[in-house]
Amino acid sequence: MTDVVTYTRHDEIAVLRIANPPVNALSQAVRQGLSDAMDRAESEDGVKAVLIVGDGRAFIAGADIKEFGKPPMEPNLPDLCTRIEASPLLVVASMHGVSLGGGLEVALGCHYRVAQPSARVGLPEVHLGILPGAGGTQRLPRLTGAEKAVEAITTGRHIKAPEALELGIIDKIEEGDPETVGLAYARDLLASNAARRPVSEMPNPQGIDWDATHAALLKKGRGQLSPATAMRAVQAASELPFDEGIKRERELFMDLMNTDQRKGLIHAFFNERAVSNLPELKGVAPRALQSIGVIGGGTMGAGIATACLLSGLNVVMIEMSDDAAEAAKGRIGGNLAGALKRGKINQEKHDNLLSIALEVSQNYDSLKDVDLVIEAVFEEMDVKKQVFAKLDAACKPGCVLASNTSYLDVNEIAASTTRPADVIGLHFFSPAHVMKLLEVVVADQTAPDVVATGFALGKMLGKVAVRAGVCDGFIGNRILSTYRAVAGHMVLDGASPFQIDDALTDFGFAMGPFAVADLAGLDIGWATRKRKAATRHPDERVPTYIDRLCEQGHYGQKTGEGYYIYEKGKRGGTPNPKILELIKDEQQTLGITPRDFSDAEIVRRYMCAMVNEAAEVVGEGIARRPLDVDMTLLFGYGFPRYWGGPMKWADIQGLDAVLADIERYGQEDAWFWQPAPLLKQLVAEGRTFDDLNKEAA
Ligand code: TC6
Repeated sequence: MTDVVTYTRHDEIAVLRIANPPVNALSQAVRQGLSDAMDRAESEDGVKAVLIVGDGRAFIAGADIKEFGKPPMEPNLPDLCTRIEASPLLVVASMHGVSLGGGLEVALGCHYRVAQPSARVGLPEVHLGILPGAGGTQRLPRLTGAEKAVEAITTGRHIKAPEALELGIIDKIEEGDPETVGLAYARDLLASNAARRPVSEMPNPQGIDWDATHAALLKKGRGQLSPATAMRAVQAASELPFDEGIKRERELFMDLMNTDQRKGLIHAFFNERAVSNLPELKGVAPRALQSIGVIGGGTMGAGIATACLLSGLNVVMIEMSDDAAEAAKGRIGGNLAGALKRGKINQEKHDNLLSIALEVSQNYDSLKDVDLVIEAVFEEMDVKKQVFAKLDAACKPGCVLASNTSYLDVNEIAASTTRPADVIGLHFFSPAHVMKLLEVVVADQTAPDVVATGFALGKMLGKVAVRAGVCDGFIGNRILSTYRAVAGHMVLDGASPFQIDDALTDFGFAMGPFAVADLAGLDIGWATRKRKAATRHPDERVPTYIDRLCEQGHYGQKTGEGYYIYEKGKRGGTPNPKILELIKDEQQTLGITPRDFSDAEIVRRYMCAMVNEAAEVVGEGIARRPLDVDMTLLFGYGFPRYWGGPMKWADIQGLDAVLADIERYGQEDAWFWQPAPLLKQLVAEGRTFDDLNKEAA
């Protein structure tokens, strides 16, 4: 028997304790240990029941995800669950912390389940691109009915113990040490002569409208296969005898295991965690954080203040006038009301946050005690410098001075203070209390403990923090401007903005670039184009048709008309026919004969532009690792999680094929399509972006 599973006897009950920190994942050693321990319990005289418990913070968090993609090792998990269920002994699971994926499936293989009141259970496999492949799709619906099982399996949500009891997933809730609780329950069951109760022997659940549900799941998942496929496995539970259902589950599981989506989602799972593990920060303690200053109470500042308040930090907000202060309070109040409505906070907490934890002041002296201050004022260097001069004078020594700039040079901002080592960029994404991404922008002189403090704040706020170096737009906005540009080129050459948006949402993006432009406001891009016109390279292709619409006062969603026309009260818009006329005029002026684009070509060009710029960003050290780019795009730019990020996408396509396409496109526009040196180097060396991630780990 392995030491990750220990076996002890308590009279008639054998206790199998899993101790595989941090979360008791079902590695080969654990599976073998459980199987051996079951054999031993069945072979020893006097054992009537088996109790399975987990050590540490969880019962079992699931299969060991690190083993995915490697050759399978016996015993496999489905067989283990079947083996546990088939035992002639009475088998009980006592669950605490989380029981997820294979962890819940082991519990469903037991005959009875007791859980702590704080326990959570779930089958979150779809988020890893697979389905519950150890009997979960067959056993859960036999307990809950098909509809509830489909909901639980296709959302992968964590279900709290009281709801799990109501759904029939667990049999009892009892507070106390899990082993003590489990032993008492097993003794009660033995005393009452309770029968073994294999879930597989329960009746098939009644069917639902499978085809309609399947179509709805595909639509909702924007191309993600695992939820809809998992539903088909539940259908099998309803329509087939258990053994055949298990076989069908296995086939569907293996189909998903072989998909690129599974690779992408597992890449996202591990790198979401790895992204904040920076070798340079090992052993560097962050500065203490209790109170945060926020300069400017517009949408961004109010969002940042809301995020800080919801995370238990005190906030001092600086605004310039009574009216602006009132408006800022109103915005924060609105955000907190939303949190109250969604049940994230209760009324008392809501009131305390507004009346005690938040101070809105017009006087920079109010910042004298804050530990970190985030400037979120107008995006103009002179304005930022004036603010930083005031912060330099008002804040205590050691206070971290952060700018929320999304493009400007943080080195220049830092140089305008007497303490550049304390200055950093903290680039939030709007709405800042909702969006998960935080770019931690490290300037030349930023002190390591200030960087560590940026990451510590990100963690406190529940954000995915990514280290970025200083350049125009840092990681995310710099790459965005390149793939946005190629969308513009394709419009000039004949693809309509609507076809491009549709092709990219079909690829899995939350929104296409033109719908995003309408949301952000067309006036923003218009102003940038005007600003950059004088310094633009003569070979740069910049469409101007949309400027005609701006000249008429149409700026997208906020004015009701942009690429799309927006009707009040309706979500989304309908294509604006004027746009096609304006494009035609520009094509005629430029002498372009429009051509057809397939959706596949649109996606390929867009992705190649993204990957090429991302390779520049990594090559220049603006992003330290390809995974930093992937997490930036996933958490800040609506990139489909099931592709893992643009670098993972490129690895999956083959970097040589991506480079070949970039070189081919370069024959049409050599200025735009210049292959990134890093991409060429990796292709020449036969390496991948993921190789770089591994080398940096
Ligand atoms: C499955 O079961 C399929 C079955 C069918 C088979 C036929 N494996 O998130 P944290 C690591 S699929 C390996 O920071 P938290 C994690 O990488 C699985 N490692 O902590 C991290 O390592 P690091 C279905 C795992 O308290 C450390 O544990 N299950 C696994 O915020 C701590 O994790 C899931 O999808 C794993 N299964 O959250 C559950 N789980 O310290 C996935 C975690 O080296 N896991 N690790 O970075 C979670 O949702 C969360 O990790 C949590 C704990 C809620 C368990």
